[in-house]
Amino acid sequence: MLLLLIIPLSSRTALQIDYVAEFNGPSAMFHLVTQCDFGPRPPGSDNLSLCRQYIVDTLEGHGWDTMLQNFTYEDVSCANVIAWYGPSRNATMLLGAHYDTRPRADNDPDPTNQSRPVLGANDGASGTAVLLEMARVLPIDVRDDVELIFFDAEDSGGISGWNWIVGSTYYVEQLSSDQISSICSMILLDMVGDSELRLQRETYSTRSLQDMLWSLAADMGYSDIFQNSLGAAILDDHHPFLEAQIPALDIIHHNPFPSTWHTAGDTPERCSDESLHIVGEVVETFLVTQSGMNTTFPSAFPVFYYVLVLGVIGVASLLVYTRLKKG
Ligand code: 1BN
Ligand code: ZN
Repeated sequence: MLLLLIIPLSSRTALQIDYVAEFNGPSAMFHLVTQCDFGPRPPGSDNLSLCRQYIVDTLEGHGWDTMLQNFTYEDVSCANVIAWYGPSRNATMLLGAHYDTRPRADNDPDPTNQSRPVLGANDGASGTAVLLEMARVLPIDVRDDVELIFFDAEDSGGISGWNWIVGSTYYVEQLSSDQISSICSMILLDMVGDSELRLQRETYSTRSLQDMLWSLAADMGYSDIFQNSLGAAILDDHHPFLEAQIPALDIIHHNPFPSTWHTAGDTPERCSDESLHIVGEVVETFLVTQSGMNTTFPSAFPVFYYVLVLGVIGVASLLVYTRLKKG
């Protein structure tokens, strides 16, 4: 009798999630391996052009409209791929990943590998693979609220004078102020495929958006992967969105980065369909439950404001105190 009373009470603490996600890990893994089969995919390379065409064909095969957002950087032709569903491009939720790979494995312990390009199974292909599988499984009535963006030129920072996050910076520069104010959230997936995936909270990300996704992941039983601990601030493709006051979240394996990061070891063998599945299932559930909600995700006040307010209160109290003492 006592048990009967306790069980319903305790199960109420977890959020009720009615939606059953369709995301398929092995299908995402297929997209990851296919991208790697093109070889390393640095900006401007033929391999990247083939991969771009694969992304476009996959998206269009699932009924999405696509456009290439072409730009030139350091005399290299680059292109972001943008996908939307339905007659107009007016999504309130953006889901992004970079699809280029680093031209040098400069983090490899073996000096002979450091001048070779990275294959980018995790760093490039994993986030892209989750987006491609998402394009298949998202319910039709949710799709028009979601834009998928595949960024070029994210991962060449510090090589031959290149910056990081070039494609996402260009994407945000092209947004009108009306577009900016209609976007509720941007979620970035980067390095989500390692077989020992662990995700700490990236600290540039909008905390209220991160809280919602992290608590959803916990409610779905994934708090071992979506760890409730603070990581580091990463200059990644979500950053230009934050600078434009768009709430943004980076879901990235970091603190530390996986041991394969920017090495010759970033290969499909070190990735797993389970990791892709967990991230895909959580993000799909987030998008479905948030679709049509127009949720606002406030950014926390910077520490500076708290210090300022405390300072003003301190000075005011001192003035009152000295007056009272004199009187
Ligand atoms: C993510 C994956 N990044 C690079 N590959 C972003 C980054 C930029 C990470 C600078 C560390 C330093
Ligand atoms: Zn990288």
